[in-house]
Amino acid sequence: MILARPICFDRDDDLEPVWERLGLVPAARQLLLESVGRGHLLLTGLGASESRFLREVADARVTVILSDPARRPGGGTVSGTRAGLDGLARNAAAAGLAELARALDAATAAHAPPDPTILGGRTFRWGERTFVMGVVNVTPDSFSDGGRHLERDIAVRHALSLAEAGADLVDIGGESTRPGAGEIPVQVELERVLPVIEAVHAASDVPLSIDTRKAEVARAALRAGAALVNDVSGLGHDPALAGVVAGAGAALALMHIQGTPETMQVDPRYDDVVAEVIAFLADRIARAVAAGVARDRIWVDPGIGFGKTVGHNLFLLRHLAQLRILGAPVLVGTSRKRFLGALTGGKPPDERLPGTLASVAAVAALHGADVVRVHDVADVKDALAVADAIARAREGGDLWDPDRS
Ligand code: PMM
Repeated sequence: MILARPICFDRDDDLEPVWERLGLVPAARQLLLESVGRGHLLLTGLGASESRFLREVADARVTVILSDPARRPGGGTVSGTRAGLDGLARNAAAAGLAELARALDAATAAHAPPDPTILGGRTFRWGERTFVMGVVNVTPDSFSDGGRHLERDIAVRHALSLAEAGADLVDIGGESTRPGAGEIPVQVELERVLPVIEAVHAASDVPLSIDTRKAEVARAALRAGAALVNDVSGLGHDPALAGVVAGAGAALALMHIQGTPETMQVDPRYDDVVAEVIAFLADRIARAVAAGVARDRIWVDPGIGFGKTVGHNLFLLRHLAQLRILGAPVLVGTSRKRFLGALTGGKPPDERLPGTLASVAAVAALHGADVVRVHDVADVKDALAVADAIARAREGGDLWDPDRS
């Protein structure tokens, strides 16, 4: 698969205020946005015809570097102005290289927020802030003091408290997908999640998602009021799941996983973790769309901790914004995960809040995530109020006043 990933790409909302600060009129600013040097893209998966096409590019607005075909075939970088990169995509299309053209277009469009998602009557306008998905695990290991009914009541109360604390949606799951966890029967999963979804849906208008890999559980959960299916197998577990989502007109979060929860942490390996996660998610988006799921109702998630070393998780988070080439909202779950423990001297899950807040703030500040999946909603809302505000700060004094031009 041909990928063009933005390594550095100057954002319009970084550059334009600077030219506004200099007093340039809107038409001049627009011209500059097209014509000054903008981005460096990493190209991978090129075939012989794409490499030949790129070798012969003669356009002063772009610089092409191709990999050594004997050592690393199929790679390169393209640097250039916005107009130059757009022109390259058009020329590639005209030369019959549609896949390269699409990859270049996806890379230059990656800074634009995806279309809003409407979930359970609420509109998620991407790019305005980082949204929060609160986690409710209805599993015996998460609420230790036994008794189904007690578990259920605790889960309902917990979900409502997360909504109260400002969760934009609440994710309810009945099957643990922690490393080493095995599958549980559909009936057990249904008995855990359905009463909770029904009770929360009756008591609150917070949108609900169902964290499941199984079509049957998804179908019942959507009937009971859930609006999004969160599949940690990225459609790899149950072939019928996408059809269920499509039939209900629901939204679908597709997560990357290498292997299965039972074995995923045994020896995770990648040649290029970001490229492989993106290619996996692109394939799963295509499968979902083929099954009838609306393209603009699909979210993607790199699957932090799902078949990844600490180093893989960190590299994915640092380059999370590259997932934007998929043109879908990016969801990310770092909350209380093992890599945070590993980075903080072996802290157990209940001491990982500071690490969780740092990870959430980092992805928000790097414009990497649209939604964060977290256990500690109130604390994360505070961290995001600060990180999002810094990432969007515009008050640089009167000369930076956006209303002056
Ligand atoms: N992590 C867990 C469970 N479900 N879903 C998505 N989309 N992304 C995640 O990172 C994710 C998930 C495991 O975490 P938990 O056991 O603490 O809920």
